[in-house]
Amino acid sequence: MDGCIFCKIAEKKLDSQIVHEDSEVIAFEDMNPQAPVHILIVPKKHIIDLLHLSSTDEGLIGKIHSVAKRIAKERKIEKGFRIICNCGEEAGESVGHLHFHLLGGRRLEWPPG
Ligand code: DGP
Repeated sequence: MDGCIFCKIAEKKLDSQIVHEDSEVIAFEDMNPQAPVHILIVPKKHIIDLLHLSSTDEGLIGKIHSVAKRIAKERKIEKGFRIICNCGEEAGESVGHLHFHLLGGRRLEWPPG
């Protein structure tokens, strides 16, 4: 979608450090990392957030978690990692393109702030 940062990254119109790519999903380093490992896993299709997910796109959510699992193993953070999807402004969503944060490499507190 025009003007969407993550669409631009998926279309390679904006630079990013890509760690995984397939026909449906792209994963890249977060530009403002909150942990030693902080990767964003994003469907290439422009879906605003979970509230806008249609039943036909449900499979993407499973695929994104499989990608997260693979990256967690590659980065050796099996001891503890977290997958976060901020949905809505009050939850801290700042980019309106569905994305999942994969965080790890340090002790993660609970509950998150
Ligand atoms: P959220 O707050 O859940 O919407 O997370 C958005 C994340 O996206 C935030 O951690 C910073 C990251 N981010 C925003 N713009 C860019 C960008 O242009 N490149 C990269 N690599 N990350 C970005």
